[in-house]
Amino acid sequence: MKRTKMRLTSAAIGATIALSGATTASAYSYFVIYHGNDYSITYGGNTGRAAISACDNELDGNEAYALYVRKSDSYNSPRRVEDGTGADGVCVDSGSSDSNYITNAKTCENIAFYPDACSPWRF
Ligand SMILES: [Ca+2]
Ligand SMILES: [Ca+2]
Repeated sequence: MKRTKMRLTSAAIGATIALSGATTASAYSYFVIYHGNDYSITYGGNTGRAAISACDNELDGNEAYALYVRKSDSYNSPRRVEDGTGADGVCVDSGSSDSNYITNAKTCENIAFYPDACSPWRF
């Protein structure tokens, strides 16, 4: 009987640790931003936002790109990473920095002779 009780206790401790781990991780977490079928996804580091990958997923001749802002950046001058290889199933990655993580980003489509179309900013 004593053994069973101990097992339950360690299970309870495990659950508590798992919960607090989840709480810590939720301060920052990766995000996926869709614009039509094109998308950008952040990944890497403790934040899940060390880098961003732009993925063109529409066979329309319009390249997809991500605009993104890092912690140290001015909001008005976002960086850009473009998937210049078209909808070939291969995404293009930005550089990676976990300390200077990505605070917000959006996915855009480069449309010739027209203003580019973008998703809303995602934070
Ligand atoms: Ca496209
Ligand atoms: Ca591509």
